[in-house]
Amino acid sequence: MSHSLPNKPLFITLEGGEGAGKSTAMRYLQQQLTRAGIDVLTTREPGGTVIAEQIRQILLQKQDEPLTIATELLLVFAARSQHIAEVIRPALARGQWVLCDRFTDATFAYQGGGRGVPLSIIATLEQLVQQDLQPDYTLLLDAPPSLGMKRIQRRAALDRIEAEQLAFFERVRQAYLLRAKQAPERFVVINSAKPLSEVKRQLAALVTQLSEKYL
Ligand code: T5A
Repeated sequence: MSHSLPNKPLFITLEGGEGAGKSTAMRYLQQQLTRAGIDVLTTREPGGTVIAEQIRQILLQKQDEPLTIATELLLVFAARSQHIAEVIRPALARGQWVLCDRFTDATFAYQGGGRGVPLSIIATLEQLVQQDLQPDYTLLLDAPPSLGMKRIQRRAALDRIEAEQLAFFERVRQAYLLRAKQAPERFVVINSAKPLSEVKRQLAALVTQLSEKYL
């Protein structure tokens, strides 16, 4: 594991397909980290600021006018730029740990793997928007897309991206797994097809490891 120094606040992102369990894992992690005495800020993408949440609406609402792939990509990064400037960097500068539900790995997975945007274009925008900012750790909640979709089926309506075909989400999953393989020092892959009790057990073990290393 990692590159970060003791006492440096960590920037941790949670990733995974639709209904993979990110939000559930994030709530649990926040609880555990707070219990360990760590000051944690939780946030999400796309979103996290007033303007970024407005951009989220455009990205997720179903509208008659289709979004082009380039518009989708640029909006995701526009929201991220606001989020980094207004929320993520200030929190880290104050010494808070940041837990973020999705970040740029989602762009590589959804716009790259899912939509077929060349990864070099995404990397260029990443550089422009993030400069030196990268997550210290990324938890990838991995489950077959069919299972994730089944878990969120109870919701009233699917958003614009959730309404994609299963093949799209299979490509997203493979893109995530490839990124995890390429950066094993940053990624922690959790099999979220397992029962919640098992996922929580793994998260609790991770919190213990991080507390020992960074506190
Ligand atoms: N997007 C985002 C891009 O295309 N590019 C980008 O760069 C970014 C940042 C955002 C959308 O935007 C796209 C991706 C997304 O389509 P979102 O709200 O972040 O949307 O993402 P969703 O995947 O839609 O979030 P969900 O809330 O649907 O899924 P979660 O958070 O993964 O799932 P969660 O925790 O709500 O769990 C779903 C259900 O499963 C249960 C939970 O209790 C809940 O009912 N559950 C389990 N049940 C059994 N066993 C387990 N282990 C379970 N874990 C959770």
